[in-house]
Amino acid sequence: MFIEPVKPTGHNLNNMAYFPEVSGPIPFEGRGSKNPLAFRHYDAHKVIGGKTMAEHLRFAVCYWHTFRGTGLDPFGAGTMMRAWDQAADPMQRARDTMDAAFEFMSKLGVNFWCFHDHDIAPEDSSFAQSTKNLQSMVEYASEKQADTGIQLLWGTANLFSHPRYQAGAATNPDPHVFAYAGAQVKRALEATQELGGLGYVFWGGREGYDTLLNTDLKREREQFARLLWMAIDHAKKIGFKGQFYIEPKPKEPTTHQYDSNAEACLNFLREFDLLNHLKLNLETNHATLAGHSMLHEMRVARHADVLGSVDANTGDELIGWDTDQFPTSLYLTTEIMIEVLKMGGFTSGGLNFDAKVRRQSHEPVDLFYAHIGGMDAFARGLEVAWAILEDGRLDDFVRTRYAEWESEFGRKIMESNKTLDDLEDHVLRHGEPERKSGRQEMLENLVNEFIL
Ligand code: XLS
Ligand code: NI
Ligand code: NI
Repeated sequence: MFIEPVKPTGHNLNNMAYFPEVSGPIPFEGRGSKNPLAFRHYDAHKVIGGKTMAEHLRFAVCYWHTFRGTGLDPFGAGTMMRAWDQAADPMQRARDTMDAAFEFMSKLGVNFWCFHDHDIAPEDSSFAQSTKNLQSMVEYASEKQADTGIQLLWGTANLFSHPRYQAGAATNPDPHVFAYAGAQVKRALEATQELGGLGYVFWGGREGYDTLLNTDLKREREQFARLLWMAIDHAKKIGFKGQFYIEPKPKEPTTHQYDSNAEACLNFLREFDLLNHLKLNLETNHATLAGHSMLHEMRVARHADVLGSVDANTGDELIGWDTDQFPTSLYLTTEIMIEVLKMGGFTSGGLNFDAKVRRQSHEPVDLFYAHIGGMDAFARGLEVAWAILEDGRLDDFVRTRYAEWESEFGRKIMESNKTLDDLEDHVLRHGEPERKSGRQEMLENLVNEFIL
């Protein structure tokens, strides 16, 4: 797989005007700092277990929420003050937005970004013109990347916003719409390749159904697999070596999304022989919507060797939709980093802040506070996770809990050397099993011992 080391970035901070409050780069000032525009925990160069924090965490800024988000909600208009979104000409707006994006990422000190095709280039009156817009913005982005050293973590196509996709993209009842989606994937994949992208994501925006009354579920899943195979074939054709990901989400915008959670995605990938070609891009708020913890989703993916990348955000426990907030909980970041460390670290993936500032946080500087908080929470989570694993008591407890399965009797069961007759015989000879405490509270205290 395509693995790029994280390079120290020689960020060029000249001619940067959209974030005058921050002269940048955001400094690391340590725990005691009262400066809201400084890191308390994220020290990019600090080494933990042979790797720097920057190498472990591989932070990415997402283009859509951070630079294109308006603050619009179902009850009211956008609220965001965005000087880069003012020009009358859509292509000028696109270039201004990209100037703002690279200024922001440079000042923040992240090494990666992620985008959808129509985040960076406006969709136009024809597919051919939209493609021209995309090509022009890819050239612009390419210069910005060269200037700053910032790399593309992954690219993707927006196959859910335009009305043509109201009944899905790959899973649409009309092959003409499927063709449109395929053409968009082709161009987005080529854009990703041109920018040296390390990955390409499929989030099934409207690949699901609103009602089964009008839906051929079997056919739609097959169509979805077909598009993935066509993308894999095209990647081979053009020599794209990046990692493909599928991003689970159970609902929203549709009532039921086919990639509903990690286990459903695994089943889908196995069913259509795609397991060697895609990994999972897991998002915390999607796990929550699926009724799972992020830890559960990550553990499932890790065990199947498909833990690829993370969309780092969080939901609001009191609101039942994808609020995509910035992650600040140390329990959450610790759990995520335990799984990342246990898989041996990210290779192609990273932590992409697929998160948006709240509607009332409308000033550009709020974007800095949000990302600084998320990065600090993950840096501390990394330290805590590392310490818990180094300490070893948690893993020891689990190992000891299952130790009997390593006895001759346990092994023979699992090696298919025992029958139900043997089990009955065992019970008749040994009687009632001894019960052992699961020690949940003790283990919760153990985790807190490292967080506090
Ligand atoms: C939406 C998804 C989306 C993907 C990229 O809920 O999280 O932002 O990450 O298409
Ligand atoms: Ni999401
Ligand atoms: Ni996402």
